[in-house]
Amino acid sequence: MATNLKNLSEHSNANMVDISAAKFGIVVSEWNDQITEALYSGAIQTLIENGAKKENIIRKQVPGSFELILGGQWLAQQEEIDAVICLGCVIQGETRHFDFICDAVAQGIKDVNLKYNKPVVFGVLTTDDLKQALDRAGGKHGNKGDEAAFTAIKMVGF
Ligand code: DLZ
Repeated sequence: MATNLKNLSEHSNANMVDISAAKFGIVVSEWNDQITEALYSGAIQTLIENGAKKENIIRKQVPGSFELILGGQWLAQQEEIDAVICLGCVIQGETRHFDFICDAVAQGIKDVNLKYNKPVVFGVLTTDDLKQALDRAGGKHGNKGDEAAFTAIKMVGF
């Protein structure tokens, strides 16, 4: 898995499952949209490169990462969707908002996984600053949107 030196974006397509009939939902947070759009590009590219059909991928927007929980749930409850990817970026500010949002989103997305018994991937960057986020959204630490998509693919093939 990802570390400072290694990331899933570098993994090959080997051993991936047949996802040509799989349906994916992607929820994208509008907060820090420069980052979340880059995560989305990485995720969609990875899904398509690994065999997903464009028409089998549904994209939805939510205002901020906090809303990824409910947005993710609305997609997860659709029976035909095999996996959901939640993409967001929470950047540490001067308030405690960061901790509250990160904790809530992580717990909330975990709960949706278990409630709907299907993969709901936590593709949320939680960084100290914008630079760290850029480094993980197509920069020197890869693209965590790719990683989220690989995770969804692997879980679909579980
Ligand atoms: C309020 C807020 C703050 C301060 N920071 C972020 C952030 O860095 N990333 C993010 O995705 N969302 C942030 N939000 C918005 C919350 O996620 C949420 O949309 C609002 O609190 C309304 O519920």
